[in-house]
Amino acid sequence: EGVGPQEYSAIKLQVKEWSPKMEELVQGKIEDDAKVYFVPATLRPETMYGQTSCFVGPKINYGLFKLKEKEYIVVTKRAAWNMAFQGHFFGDKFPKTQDELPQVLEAPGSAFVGTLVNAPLSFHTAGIRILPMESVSAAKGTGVVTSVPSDSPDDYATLMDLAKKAEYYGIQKEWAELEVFPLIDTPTYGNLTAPALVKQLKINSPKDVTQLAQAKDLAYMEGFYKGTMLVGNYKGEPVSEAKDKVRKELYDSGDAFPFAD
Ligand code: A2H
Repeated sequence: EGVGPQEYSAIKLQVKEWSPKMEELVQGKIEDDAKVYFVPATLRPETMYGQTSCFVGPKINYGLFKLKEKEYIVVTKRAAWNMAFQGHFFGDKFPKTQDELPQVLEAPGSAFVGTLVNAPLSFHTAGIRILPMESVSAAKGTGVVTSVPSDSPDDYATLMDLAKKAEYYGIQKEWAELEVFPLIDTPTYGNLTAPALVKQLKINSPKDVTQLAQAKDLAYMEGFYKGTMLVGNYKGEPVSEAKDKVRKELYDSGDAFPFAD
């Protein structure tokens, strides 16, 4: 809050391999050579190097929306409606109601879990998995959250929980245990801010919401005002300067677009 512009960057994570459930559902609904993207909204584009997974709310409903010829996105209907107003759909007729959005199918987040996606800038070039996160809000952003455990305490706490209870969540443990690379150095928390704060505030699970809210504020402020980039094209630069440059790079390459909520 009050930290730089609150413009979300909508990142395009291309589907490489559907979960078995989705493989079945998309059958015959989209072209075989169509591109489909999960579109998380982030306030920290400079951390995209560290994406290790992408979260959906397991009980939230998502739509597969046709953005243009042979291109689809997975977001909440609420987000697709916002995007329509922001000029991101290129249909011949503008939707007058949410029912007129070009939705080809609808499914709960749980159906997408296990899907493999390609995350722009991520060091995990073999792809990252769609995983469940209970605390995702359907009323914010796109309902999709990309996971950066090095710098987001929420993401780190959720991944620890997923790895601990992999069977319960119906996921493979390895999906939640991708390597966490240092991205940003900070004077107070070192180069893995989120893990350091989770330890310091004795956060044991994603249910420790009070400490997580505090950790999130501390991580955000420290990263933005005192952080230095350790990776990428702006290595050595302060986060406050690198942020806009990485965001512009992502927009220019077509891997992301601005999104206002
Ligand atoms: B941030 P604000 Cl590294 N439900 O991206 C829950 N959380 C959501 C969401 C939703 N529907 N949509 C977006 N978010 C998350 C990166 C990141 C983020 C880092 C550190 C902090 C951080 C990687 N996850 O956010 O409440 C997204 O996670 C802490 C502020 O709209 C998004 O940025 O201000 C951020 O919350 C947007 O939060």
